[in-house]
Amino acid sequence: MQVPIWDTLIRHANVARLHADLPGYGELMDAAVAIKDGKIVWLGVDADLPASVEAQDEIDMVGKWITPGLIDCHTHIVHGGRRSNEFEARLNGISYEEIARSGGGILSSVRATRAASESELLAQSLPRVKSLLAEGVTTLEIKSGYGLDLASEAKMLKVARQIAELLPVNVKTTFLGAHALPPEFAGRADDYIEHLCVEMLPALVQLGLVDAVDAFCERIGFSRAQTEKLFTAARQHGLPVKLHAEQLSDQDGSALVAQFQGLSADHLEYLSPSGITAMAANHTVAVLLPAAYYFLRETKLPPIAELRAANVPIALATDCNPGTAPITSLLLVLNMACTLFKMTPQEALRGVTCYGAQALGMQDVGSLNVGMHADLALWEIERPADLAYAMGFNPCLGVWKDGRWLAR
Ligand code: DI6
Ligand code: FE
Repeated sequence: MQVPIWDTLIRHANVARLHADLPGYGELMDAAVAIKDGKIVWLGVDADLPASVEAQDEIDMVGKWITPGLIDCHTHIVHGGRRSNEFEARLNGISYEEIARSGGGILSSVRATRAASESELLAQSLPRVKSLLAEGVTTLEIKSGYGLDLASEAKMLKVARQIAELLPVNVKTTFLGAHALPPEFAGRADDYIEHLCVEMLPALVQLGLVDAVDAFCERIGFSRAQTEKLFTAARQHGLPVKLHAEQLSDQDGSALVAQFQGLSADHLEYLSPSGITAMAANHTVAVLLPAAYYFLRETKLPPIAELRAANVPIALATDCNPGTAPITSLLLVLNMACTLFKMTPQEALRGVTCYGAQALGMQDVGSLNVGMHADLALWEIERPADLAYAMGFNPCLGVWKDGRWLAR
């Protein structure tokens, strides 16, 4: 019988498989993982390896831990400029909503993003992405939404696509044209939504730049009716939807995105029981963003116990953005989810692996199993809870991206 020749055989590692349908971390102690052609082809306890196996590269990882490559399923990591001036203003007593209403906030990042050339935008964004990747991230969602005109939104999304070509990371792009009302449409929000539906979205889809559609459904963003119109257009293009919902107030956006079988409702501090019911019924993931909660000094907690009770999967992400979450550490987000939201380290880690994948509609990343993509992170830790426990310490030794080893 012909012996299969694997590309890589990792031996004697502890593996946290993190399947949604396995309890806890899905741990296998003293395990082996075999990779061929960028896929996992064997995974099990090392002692159960077939007697005669061959691999081009066999490595002993005794005592180390392997998890799926981490997933950051909600970011605005491509943007121009910084907003530490507004951070300072808020500390001098001005609220985020006041800053937004007086032309700062999202619109100040729109000005900086419009002014940057594509290569400048890329150059500003790459270091942030590299910081995430250093902590074992192998899949990343990137939203537009600081361009708000066709050329600038296209520029942001092209930069997102370039990041996937330049760095070892899968990128999913999300069109967030409905992030804020651009100055050209001041006082004409309905016209802007119409413009998004008939001009911008079709043009960006044509360019192959859009994997999903998102909106900011909020008093200072767009109404439920406007969001619904955009989602209807997204559906006509066969695109999945997700929503910034219930971040600052309850607009019942979660129920709306759930009705559209949306991938996720994100933020959710002001989520109501009816929103939870709708999300549970439609398998819409709750994406929680503890760094934005922290940075805005929010005090209203998302309804974690109720989400748990309704079996709504909970994902976690950085929300990396210049206004409410200038953070490029997903490990710190794990810690914040535990300390601020009282999630368990297990829930937190599931939130950046299997449920992060679900929030992006991806089936082949986010957990470890035969047939899955060989995106793995290697850690110098004693147990998985270490990943949520330490603050500002990075125990990532490297990743296998598409089966290829990359040291950190
Ligand atoms: N919610 C947020 O937290 C970010 N966008 C959104 O809709 C903040 C965006 C910003 O302030 O630049
Ligand atoms: Fe966001």
